[in-house]
Amino acid sequence: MPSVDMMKRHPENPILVPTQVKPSMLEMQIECLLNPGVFRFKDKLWLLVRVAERPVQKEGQTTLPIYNASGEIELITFDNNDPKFDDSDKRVFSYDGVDYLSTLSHLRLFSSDDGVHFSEEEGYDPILPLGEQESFGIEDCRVSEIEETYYLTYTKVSPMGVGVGLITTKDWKTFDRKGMIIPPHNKDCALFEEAINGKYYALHRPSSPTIGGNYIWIAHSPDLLHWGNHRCIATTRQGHWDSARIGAGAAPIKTSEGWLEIYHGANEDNRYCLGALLMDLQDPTKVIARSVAPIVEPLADYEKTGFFGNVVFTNGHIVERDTITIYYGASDEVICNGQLSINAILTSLKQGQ
Ligand code: MAN
Repeated sequence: MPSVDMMKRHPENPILVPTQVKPSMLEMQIECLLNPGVFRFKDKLWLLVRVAERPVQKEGQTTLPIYNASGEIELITFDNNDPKFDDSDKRVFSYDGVDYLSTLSHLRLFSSDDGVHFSEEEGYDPILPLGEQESFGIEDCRVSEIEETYYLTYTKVSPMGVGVGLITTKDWKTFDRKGMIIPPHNKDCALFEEAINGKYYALHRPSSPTIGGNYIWIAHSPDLLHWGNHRCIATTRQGHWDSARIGAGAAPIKTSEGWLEIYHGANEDNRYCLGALLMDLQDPTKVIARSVAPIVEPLADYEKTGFFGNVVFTNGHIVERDTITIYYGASDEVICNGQLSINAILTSLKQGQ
């Protein structure tokens, strides 16, 4: 399928890079900035960025940080030549069959007046991992605004598994941690920003190592805490750009044609692209259309090379009339900004592209 990349990349990309940000503590070094949640607050545009850190590495060794049971950072060191140590995936290392993340992530707030130049603001603290379900960190937070409250759905990672956590806030200074709302193995949870026929809906992504796969599911809830009636609405497609795993991006966008979701898909080579899914306005469990070709592909240099190259990954955007401005992680290292036209996406879906 020929490339139909539809995104206008911002000329100042990347707009936020690790060297612009201070590590959370002295011993740490920021390796990557990734996949921000996006929201408007106090007349500004804000990003809730995933900051991935690890200590400065010593020659011949690999040192990983984790939070221990007392909530303190503990360092685990491996000898790179140890035959039991496997670092073939830069994101997840393993030792003797046990998996560890190569970096430890927390979430950091940045604000901007123009949507391009972002900085940290005094008085808005980072959201740090908390408790045993987050000992390997917190990642990829979607921000949905529902009835004047911000709902943060994010990935909680620990040796027990990967699940979806929920935090709510109104002021970004006090946070109500609601715990794990969808248990392992699950991530990529995007909440619809309004109830449909009295029910709240969420997209989410369970993964199954054997029967089934890394597919997008939908569930509904009376209160945004308790989720039921789970159904699979999109699977991976063999031989396509989204053959290995797919997952929802940010909150679905309400259009005249249906709920539009920008999702990520990766193939067996871990090349991450973006596509679109269109769901019925009254019954979002019905998928009306899905991109055949990706609408965004890793094409720019900063999308092709970096910490983990060939990745465009988004879980945050703002919408103004026909324009979706997505904020995305490129090569799992830097944050970028790009614009897409809703009409152009809907037309491509109608034409079966
Ligand atoms: C996974 C997650 C994302 C990451 C992509 C690409 O889906 O860890 O945070 O951006 O992989 O590496």
